[in-house]
Amino acid sequence: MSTFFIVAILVLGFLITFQIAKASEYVAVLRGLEKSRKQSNKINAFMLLAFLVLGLIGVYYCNERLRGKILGEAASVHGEKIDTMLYITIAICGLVFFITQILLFWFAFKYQESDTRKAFYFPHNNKLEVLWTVVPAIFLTVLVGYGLYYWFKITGEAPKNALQVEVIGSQFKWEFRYPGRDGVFGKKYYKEISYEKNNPLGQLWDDAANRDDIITTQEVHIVVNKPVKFIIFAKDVIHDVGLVHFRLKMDAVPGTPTTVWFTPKFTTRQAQDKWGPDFVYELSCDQMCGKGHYTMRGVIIVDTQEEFDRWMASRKPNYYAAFPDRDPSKPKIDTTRKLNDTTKVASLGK
Ligand SMILES: [Cu+2]
Repeated sequence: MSTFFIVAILVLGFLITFQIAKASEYVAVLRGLEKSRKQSNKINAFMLLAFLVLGLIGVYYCNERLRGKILGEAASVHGEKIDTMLYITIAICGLVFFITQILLFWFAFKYQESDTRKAFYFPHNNKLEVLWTVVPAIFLTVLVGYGLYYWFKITGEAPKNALQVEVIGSQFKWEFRYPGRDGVFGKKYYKEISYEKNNPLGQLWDDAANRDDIITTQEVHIVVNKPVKFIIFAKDVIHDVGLVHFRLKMDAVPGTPTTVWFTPKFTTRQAQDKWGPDFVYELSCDQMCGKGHYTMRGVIIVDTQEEFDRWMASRKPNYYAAFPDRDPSKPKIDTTRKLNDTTKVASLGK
């Protein structure tokens, strides 16, 4: 229904503009073209000035409305630098924006057509051209250089003590793998992927390094103040690991692993004290990856080292999900006995 109204309003708007244009054409013929042109010039000049004032009020209003709704403090060490970079960029661009826009609209108003004034013919000035090319070029080079420096840092080699986690995106969920006690990820092969066989990542069981690898879905735990390296994969289409609170974003590409690393600054609990009890660190898919894209939301839990160790100890390697009979912690199930028991219960019920 609302779509219908929007279309109807657009059509009406178009018709009205068309009719006004036609009517003003007739008026022009009646009044004489010259007079009418001068009048519309005046109206245009005034409207440009009004546009400037309303536009600036709009900018101020938007800023006031969105105050406090923009992401809070960065939750990773390098995130502070990204924020500083952003503020510097906004400050420079903001200053240029205000100066150029005010001049643009003010000049259009101030120097509108006048019978008492003749336009000064000013076709070219090399000095000016050089100035307005070189000055922005210097600023942009500094900004881009600053950005590249951090980009190479984030995507570059992670510190040796970094916690390693694989992040695997697929339509429409996130899966995570820890290398387990040996610190080595076992080999995997996409043709081995099978949810029926409890092998969601296609781990090759011949590789002993796979037997202690731990898999989680939709939720990943990391440690505060400890660098973490994400090794990112995709099973089907391109996804994107979007970590707004840590100021990171990296594509998950089928067939080409990508990496990022960062150091979280606050545990989830500290973040909840800061930003409210419902706060969670979110891993959102930042690439349109299909009709369930919007559901592709993972949660990152930042623990203290002790909490993390406790959590890790409670997890079982995926090897035992694939081969439950090899799980040493599980008692062997005696199927014959169970059958006898149920017969007993059944006969008691009669
Ligand atoms: Cu996705």
